[in-house]
Formats: sequence, C-alpha cells, structure tokens
Amino acid sequence: MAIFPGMEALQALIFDVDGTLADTERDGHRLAFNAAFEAVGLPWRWDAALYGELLQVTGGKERIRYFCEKYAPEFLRRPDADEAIRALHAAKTKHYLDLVAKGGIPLQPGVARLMREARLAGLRLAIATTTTPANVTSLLKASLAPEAESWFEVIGAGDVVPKKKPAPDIYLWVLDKLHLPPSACIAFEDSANGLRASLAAGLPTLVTESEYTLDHDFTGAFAVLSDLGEPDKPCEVRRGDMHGKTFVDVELLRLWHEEIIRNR
Ligand code: XBP
Ligand code: MG
Repeated sequence: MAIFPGMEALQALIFDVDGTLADTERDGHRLAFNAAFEAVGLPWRWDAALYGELLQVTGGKERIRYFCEKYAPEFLRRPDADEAIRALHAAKTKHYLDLVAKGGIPLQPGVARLMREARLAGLRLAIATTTTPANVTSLLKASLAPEAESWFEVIGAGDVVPKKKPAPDIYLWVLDKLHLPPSACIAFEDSANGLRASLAAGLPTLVTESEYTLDHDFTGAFAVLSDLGEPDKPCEVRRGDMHGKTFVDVELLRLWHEEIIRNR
C-alpha cells in the first residue's frame, strides 16, 4: 500500500442493502407489500412493472403514500390515513421478515466473499440504508452468517434520520458514528437515489447494478459493475479501471481509493 505521508488510507466500507447486498425488491419487498394489502382486503396489487415505478420513492411508508397519491387518492382522504399506512407497513415488514428468514433472498455475487476478506484485512464495515432495521439484521443473519450483524460497527437504517435517500443524511449519520471523514471510506450502492445520497455525503462510491437499476444514471461513481464478481465468475465492467482484475477484492478497493485521494 503506497500511501503518501498525510494521505488518507482506506478504513471503512459502507454498504447499501436493497439491491446492493441482494436483489430484495421484486421477489421480496414487493410480495410483502401485496400480502399486507391482501390481508386487509385492499384490492391493490403491485406488479413488477408498477413496482419499478414506485421504487423512485425510497422507504416503504413513503412508497405506499406515493402510490395512494397517484392511484388511490380516496385512501388519503380517510381520517385515519396516516395510521392505516403505518399499520400496512408494519404488516408488510412482518411478511418480509418471514420471507427472508426462509432464506428466500440470496446475496449478490461477491458480497459475502468481499465482506469476509475486508474483515480479515482490518477494514471496518457499516451499513447505510433506507429500509427498516429489522429487515437488515434478518437478511444478514439468514443470507450471510448467523452472527453477521456483529460484523458491522454501525448500522444506519430506516427512520433513524427523517430524510431518506437521495438525501445524504443516512450516510452522514453513519460517518458520524464511525468518527471517520468520507475520504477514508468507500460506499457501495446500486441505485441513482443511493448514489446521489453517498456522493452528497462526499463518499467515493462503487456501483453494482441491480434488477431495477440497469438504466439509472450513475454519473459520479468511480466504477459501475454488474456485481462484485467471484474468482470463477468475472463481473461485467460498465465503467472503471479494474487494474487487470476480474472481480473486486480488497487490493483493488485500496488501489481505487488511493487513486481517488491522489486526484482530489
Ligand atoms: C431500499 C428502499 C426500501 C425498501 C423497503 O433502500 O427504498 O424502502 O424498498 O423497505 P436501500 P421498507 O436500497 O437504501 O437499502 O419497507 O422497510 O422501507
Ligand atoms: Mg439500494
């Protein structure tokens, strides 16, 4: 590691969750929303295409409200609309947790490998997401390792900040807890909203695509890849210099980070 005197070394990796750790949306969150609607007799069913449109709004409660504004305005005229949205979202979370606990959502290629390698290399790990905290811990437990929650020094999730992505708040909250400047970290994102949040917090950001984000604008990311790749499954490179590598490892993250800091 050829860090020049005074130059910031890479110290922490901050991961988004939905789309970045796993493709959780179409066959996870979407199904859970629909199950919650069905359970209370609402006729709403979000198909995969409509859900893609609704994903522009981050946060489940915010997404239900946005759907109502566009497609079911009468629901918002109910005197108990706020409470009803909160209840729907709580039921949705229960359905989602059941689905995840069944091990129904595999991690994206390279995620588990890179996290294990980063821990061995002494890098600190954190999470910055708009999803509900319980969703994060259950995904880590079911899809990464039973004790995986303890791998993360800080987990910033859900309503811990009032303004969700694309606002930078969740990343700023995590950086504050880590006591690190953004220049000592790399963020991992999969969506334009997530990237706007991480960049606005000053974080060098690596994008790996997910099902719903293939056509997003990833201007500002230092690299855009199909996924992190595995030794026997190279990632596809949309943008960025892999320095001859076919998958992302800690050595490559350090090379990228050094370049970014040197060129700042
Ligand atoms: C993704 C989101 C979340 C989930 C649903 O966040 O926008 O709202 O779709 O989760 P990220 P909740 O990519 O930042 O992880 O229903 O718990 O909000
Ligand atoms: Mg995401």
